[in-house]
Amino acid sequence: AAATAPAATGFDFNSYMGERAVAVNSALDAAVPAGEPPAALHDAMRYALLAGGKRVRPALCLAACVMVHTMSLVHDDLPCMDDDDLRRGKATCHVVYGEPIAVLAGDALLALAFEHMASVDSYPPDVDPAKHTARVVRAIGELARCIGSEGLVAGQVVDLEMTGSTETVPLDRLEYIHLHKTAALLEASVVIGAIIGGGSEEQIERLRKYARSIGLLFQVVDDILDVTKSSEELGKTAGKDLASDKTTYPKLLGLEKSREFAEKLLSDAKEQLADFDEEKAAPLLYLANYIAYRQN
Ligand code: GRG
Repeated sequence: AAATAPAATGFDFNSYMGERAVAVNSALDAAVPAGEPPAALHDAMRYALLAGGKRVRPALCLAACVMVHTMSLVHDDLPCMDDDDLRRGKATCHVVYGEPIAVLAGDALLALAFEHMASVDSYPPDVDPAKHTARVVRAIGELARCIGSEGLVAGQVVDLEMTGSTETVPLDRLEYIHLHKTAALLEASVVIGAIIGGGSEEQIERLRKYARSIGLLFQVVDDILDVTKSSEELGKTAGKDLASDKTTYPKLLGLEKSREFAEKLLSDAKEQLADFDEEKAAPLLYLANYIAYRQN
């Protein structure tokens, strides 16, 4: 696949992702104490956090965003939301620990993400502490905005409003949901990385656009895979999402136009990387390809 093809930079995407996954997993392991009281709460937090996953977002940025992503999944799976019993091939947090602990584990992960970002332990030795503090404060505000009523939560509310409705969700509403539910946290990951790394305003905004494009791309590809995978599996011409109630891009645009839209989002994302140093931008380029060409 294009995501793993060798490039002129010699960048080894699989090793990069593997190393990031190991580093992120060990940081998460250390961040939540095992067995400390209240044991059920900490066990539930660790269970949700350390279950695996592709770790695309952490590779994009930092442990704080993993915690927010994980807590959003824990809350998304609750009976009052999507009501899912399985996540990453395992029983969901509320199935194992009960609803009250799962709600609280999600809340605690959200709080821990901010605590982590504000922690003095994470100060880099090679940056003026005052400068770093200002960047951290800005990054904390960025993360909060991407989560709250302009971000994840807004996307979830509009998604819930659409759930159960017999009407087809219009394209602009579908895009609103995905830009908020899915792209917002990718935006936070990338933009926070740019802020903490000392990017210029122009670089930060370019990377914000890149992240919004790959966020939407993630969802368009998800919808396409839902159709193509299930038609392969069932040996049918139409996949499950063309038949289900859920509004998807293939349903609104058709498969061909959805693929064209995905291509356009991928090229929009890559365009935003054009002015960056090729070697430094390689991980972001490969992550965009990975999202575009993934098979699951
Ligand atoms: C933030 C307070 C607060 C509440 C959360 C429930 C909710 C509000 C928002 C839902 C957000 C949500 C679950 C969006 C879906 C994002 C998505 C595409 C998840 C799947 O990501 P993958 O495939 O998962 O990268 P892995 O398992 O690989 O990490």
